[in-house]
Amino acid sequence: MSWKSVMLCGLLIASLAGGARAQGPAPPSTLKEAFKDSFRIGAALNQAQFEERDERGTRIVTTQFNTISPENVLKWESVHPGPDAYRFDAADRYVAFGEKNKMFIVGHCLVWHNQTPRWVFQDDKGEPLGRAALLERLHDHIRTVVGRYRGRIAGWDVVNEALSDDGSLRPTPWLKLIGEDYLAKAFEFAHEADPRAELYYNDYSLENEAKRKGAVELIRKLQARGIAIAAVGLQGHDKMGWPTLAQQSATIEAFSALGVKVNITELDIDVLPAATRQPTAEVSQSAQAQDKLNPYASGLPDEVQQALAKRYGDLFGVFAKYRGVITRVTFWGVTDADSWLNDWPVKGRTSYPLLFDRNGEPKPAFEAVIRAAAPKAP
Ligand code: 9MR
Repeated sequence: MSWKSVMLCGLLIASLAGGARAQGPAPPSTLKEAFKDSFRIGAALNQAQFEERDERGTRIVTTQFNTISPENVLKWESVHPGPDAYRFDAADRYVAFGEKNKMFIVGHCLVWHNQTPRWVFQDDKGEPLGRAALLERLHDHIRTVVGRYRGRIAGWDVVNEALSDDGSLRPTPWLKLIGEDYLAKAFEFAHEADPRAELYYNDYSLENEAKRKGAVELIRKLQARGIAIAAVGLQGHDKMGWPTLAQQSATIEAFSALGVKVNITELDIDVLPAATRQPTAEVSQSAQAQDKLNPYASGLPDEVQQALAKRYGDLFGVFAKYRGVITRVTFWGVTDADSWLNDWPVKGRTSYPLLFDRNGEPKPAFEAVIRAAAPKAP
């Protein structure tokens, strides 16, 4: 579908959805316009997009979105590859792109167990670092990275994926070497480096009850220490049947009850056959490539395309209902061609998780999302 047909489509939707209603204005043709009274809407960018080498991708970003997240360039291994080496060239370009386009700029992420080099947890003899030394290293990292973009990056994923599926703290090197308070320390260091930045806890599968309970407990403990968490990020690496709409609503309500906002931070919907036992976004999982796991290599059948559109519409129906709690919905990628799901957990699959197809054209799911923004007829 071309851009021209999207505009026409707006008119068509108005006449179909409007039915007997008096002819109103055509629905908006961009995501940021459609949701302007609800929440910010964004995408995670790869380097070619914020460096404007992917012209088509960049154009979609500047037309459709008002907030951006960095898919990889602000992770520890990218900005702090060696003990005395910081490298900010790519991250600087990411932030400059966001400023040029007047976008709400997100930082992702300060503390994680992935994409963090091994040296971070070791002394110069290769032995595990002690608590004090690792805290000092963490402090230096956060002060340097957050401090560099003080007043420019508006919100930070301070800690990413600290919980296991059962809701207990994940046994990462951070936990083992520092102890439970590594999370509190990370938030304190981030607040000290930029007192005005919003600070977030970000994780996947919080829609499952056990993990959600663990996250609620975690946020409560941090709040009891006086830490101001602005929002919990629900990554939203969703499947066609997971989470249910009831799980989605219950999760938003559970965090809202703690007095924090909710951001949907890494949204995509996987239509391919499951290759892991449980829905997860654990990047260390992998599965062997097989034809039956890659059924749509030559195109997405119309019925699946329509089912994806309905699923997106249903989820955005829930997001729109909680517009007072949700402040941002960010997709993890711009077009289907960019998505990490083409290579995870099986390498080389053809995945269809986003709103724009491999040619950068909006899919039926795009229209379904725009429709979900419209106030319902009484
Ligand atoms: O999309 C990212 C991909 O390019 C990287 O190879 C991967 C490696 O860890 O990380 C992906 O992003 C992840 C995000 O940072 C945290 N939540 C899960 C995301 C998908 O794996």
